[in-house]
Amino acid sequence: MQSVFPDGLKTLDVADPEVYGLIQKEKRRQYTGIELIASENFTSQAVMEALGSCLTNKYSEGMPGKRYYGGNEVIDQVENLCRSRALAAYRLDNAKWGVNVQPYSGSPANFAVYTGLLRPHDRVMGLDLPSGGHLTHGYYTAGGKRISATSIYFESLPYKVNSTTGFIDYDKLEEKALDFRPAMIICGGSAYPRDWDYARFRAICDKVGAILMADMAHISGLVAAQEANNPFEYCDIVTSTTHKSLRGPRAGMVFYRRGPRPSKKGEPEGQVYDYEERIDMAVFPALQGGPHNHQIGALAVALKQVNEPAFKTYIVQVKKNAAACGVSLMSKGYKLVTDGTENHLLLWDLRPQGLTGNKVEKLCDLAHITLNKNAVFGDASALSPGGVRIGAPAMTSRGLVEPDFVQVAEFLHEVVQIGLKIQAEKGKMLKQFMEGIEQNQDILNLRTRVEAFAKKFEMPGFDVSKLS
Ligand code: DSN
Repeated sequence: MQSVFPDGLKTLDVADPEVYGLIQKEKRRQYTGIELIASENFTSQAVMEALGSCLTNKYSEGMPGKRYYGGNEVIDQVENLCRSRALAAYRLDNAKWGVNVQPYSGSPANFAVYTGLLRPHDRVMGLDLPSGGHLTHGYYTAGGKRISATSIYFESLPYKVNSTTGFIDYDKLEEKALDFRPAMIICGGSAYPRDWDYARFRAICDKVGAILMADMAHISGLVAAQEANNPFEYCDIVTSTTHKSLRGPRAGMVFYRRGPRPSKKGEPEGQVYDYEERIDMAVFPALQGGPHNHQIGALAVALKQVNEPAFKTYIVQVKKNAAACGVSLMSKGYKLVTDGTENHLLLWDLRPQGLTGNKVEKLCDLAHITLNKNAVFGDASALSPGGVRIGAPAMTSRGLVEPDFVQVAEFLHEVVQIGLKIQAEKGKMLKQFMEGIEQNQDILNLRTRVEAFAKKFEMPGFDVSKLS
């Protein structure tokens, strides 16, 4: 009998050689290069197996036990397991904290919080993008253009880093908050190499009556491993992505306080937090449809790994590697924002060298080192940022230790030296700089050495011996 779905049981290589071939190519690219994007990581084979499982077939709007579709008896177990592992990862008592694991990723998680807890046009404050903050914390351009939904639907005012030290200027933040009276203050960022003073944020929020939300996306692995300050001690809400230092699938989580809360002035005793219902309702039905159950299943797998002692060892190494890379770059005379790091990333200020982040990112790409250009506080143009961001999580998952990251710093130094040579020959204009760059022998030579170096290390997630 002829099948009604002839491709239904074919493997990808047979069913779609074109997409299969592209995935093979991407596997090779990941395996043979040095991956330094601070927000990326290499997740495990088990996580990928769950991601590619039948969980993707199921609709399950609503919460476990209260769904709008039948057939969710297994999905409920998956989601409940994921939620309990998420609480365990951060040592949270479920009488005091709850978690929603349905957000598709970090941006939807953040917007769900704003949707659930704020009214349209309420005021929010977040770290400015050029200071290392994230778009979803309310960014608008220097010209006043609102380019984030957070700045479109809410009134946002950024706080910034001190232009000399690169550290968050808490005094200015407090001064601004006292004038602006925000309904919410957001801490957390995408390119901030230092830890967060949550106690100070709490004190400021209490003075102005604001909710304190931490977006710990970048550092969620460090927080789980108790290798960073604990936002749960002081914040009302904590959001996160799950694929960065946490090393899971791409997804999002919102943690919220539940149970008794302190009474505000004039309120009777016995108040309780109402975040749970507001956040659950914001995720669905306000913003999302069916949860991505394959992501939730995969997140449960990743959180099991996070709850093992090996994860602590991994995160300790991430921090050591970032520090070793930073010390090595600074020993060569380079400038890092805040003169170092205490987490998983470095922000390298290239302005003293007269090279832009765009040029260094491009040269690194050609040398098969992947990182991203990044604004550095005080940049004249957002289109031509003055730095690059470097992260240690992904290569630490491949087994690199401190001397290996010193070697990575050597490669990066070489890239910059090549860039300066090209710039001296061709001038500063990007167009001229880029002309013929693909054939540059110094870069090609470096690429060969980078690839030989990268291939020495194990590759989590897939079997490199099967690469065609
Ligand atoms: N795109 C992520 C990062 O690179 O930091 C944040 O969303």
